Amino acid sequence: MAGRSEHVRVAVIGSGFGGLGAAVRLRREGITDFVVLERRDSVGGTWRDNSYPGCACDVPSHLYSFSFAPNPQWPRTFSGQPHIRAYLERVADTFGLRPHLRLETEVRRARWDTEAKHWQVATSRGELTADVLISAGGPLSDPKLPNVPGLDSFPGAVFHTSRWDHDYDLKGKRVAVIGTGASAIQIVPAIQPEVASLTVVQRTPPWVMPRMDRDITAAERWLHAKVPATATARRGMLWLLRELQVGAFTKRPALLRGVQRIAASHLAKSVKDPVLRAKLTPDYRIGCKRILLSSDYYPALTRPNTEVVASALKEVRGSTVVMADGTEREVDAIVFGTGFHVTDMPIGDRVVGADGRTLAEHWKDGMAALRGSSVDGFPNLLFVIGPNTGLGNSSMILMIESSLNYIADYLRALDTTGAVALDARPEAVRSWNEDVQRRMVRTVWNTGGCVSWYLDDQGRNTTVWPGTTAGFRRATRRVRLDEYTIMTAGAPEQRPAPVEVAS
Ligand code: N01
Repeated sequence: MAGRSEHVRVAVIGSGFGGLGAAVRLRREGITDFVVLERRDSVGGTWRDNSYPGCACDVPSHLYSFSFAPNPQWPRTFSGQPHIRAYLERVADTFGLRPHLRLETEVRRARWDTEAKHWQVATSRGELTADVLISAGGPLSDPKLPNVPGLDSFPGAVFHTSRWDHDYDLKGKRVAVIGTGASAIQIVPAIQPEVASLTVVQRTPPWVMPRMDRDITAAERWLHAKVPATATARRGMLWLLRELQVGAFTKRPALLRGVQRIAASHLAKSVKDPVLRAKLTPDYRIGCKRILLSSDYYPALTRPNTEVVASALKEVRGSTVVMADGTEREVDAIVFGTGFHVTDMPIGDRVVGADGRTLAEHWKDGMAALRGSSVDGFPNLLFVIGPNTGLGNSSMILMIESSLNYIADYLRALDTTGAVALDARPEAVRSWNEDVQRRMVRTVWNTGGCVSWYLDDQGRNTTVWPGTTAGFRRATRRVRLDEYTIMTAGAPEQRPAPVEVAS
């Protein structure tokens, strides 16, 4: 429990891949004076929250895991949620993180104290202060529900994919699944065989590629355990394959045509009915939205108890869902697979910077952070998975580990300079962000003809990294002190001469 007088060197918010990774890294840097603040009662972040039927990762497990915690025992090429969650629990044990965890401790407010030059953190269990605050809450943590009139008076069950109600039995029920993103397309084939009827409410069809999933054989697992270099080589191959694809997403989207043909043929092979196939055919370039992987989604949609309504959910009238095209269906349960608050991170309303404004106010024209990590006016606040650090085609764990390198170097920089804090210079943040946005212009995410959650409400892509993971690794290897104002205890701030190149 956080006591009123407690002070720590570092407070980490969140205990998913980002927060646990930060905790491991802090210990490896010799820092033990830190806490991990977690609002729920266990670790795991998005892999704890998302326990819906069929939940699995669409990045191969040997790449979607920490480089410092290889798991030779991954059971499948794309492991399911229970295995990933168990992996994170093991990481917490193996690396001695439990003593640092403050479970059921929600951060309500974090305010930079300009006098004391540290963070004042108010949690649901009391207050603490910290020299450095690491925000590792992640972009996929707060569910987003569309504002649908009448939903409050719906008499049946309503839940979001990341808040699955395991006490509610869907068997024999009439169910509407709203949305056709990565979550929904895993749920649909998992629940279709047991429900009485399934209405899939599709505002925009996704591109879906076949999923090459299989058991990892006992022989492979034995080999990875006995000869760890084989697991490293496997990871390396998975990484390289994805690095080689990046140019097509970021610079030459026309190269994705071949991939689009594979997805179109996957659809054609799976769905014979031309009317249904037309409904399921996207009218934008593949890659613009996240490419989905599934070999059982399309077959589920062809089953007699399943129907695709190609329209947005507009209203709920009693127990009837009403779509924008006028279609009405009476249902017993509504499952919202409508995504998360990504470009409007809820933590933004809770973090208050040096000038008394919240991060959300500071970011009212769009999120931006120097090297995805720090924000001007918010000294000693560091992000894991900050703005423009998301990926369209590879493992987020690679990006998380790069940000952790940056954080480790930041903490070293505080020690070596004797500074109490570093504050990103506005011109450095601007320069970095202009470079990111310039590189974004040609990407498939901006030019592919779709609206996705990568874009904020002004149409700016503030979520995805427009380059390779190796490029981000290089950009976050070292903290450049000329990009910061150095704050020392009691002394006036030191401003080094400006520099131009940000990346
Ligand atoms: O959410 P989404 P998600 N009526 O935002 C639709 C990660 N993830 O939870 O496309 C009808 O992608 C909306 O329609 P449109 C992954 O990064 C990873 O599925 O905006 N529909 C869309 O179809 C993923 O990208 C794994 O027109 C409405 C859907 O809701 C991210 O999480 C697995 C609507 C939202 O899709 C989010 O995925 C699962 C309305 N009124 C998730 N409002 C892995 O395997 C919204 N929609 C790693």
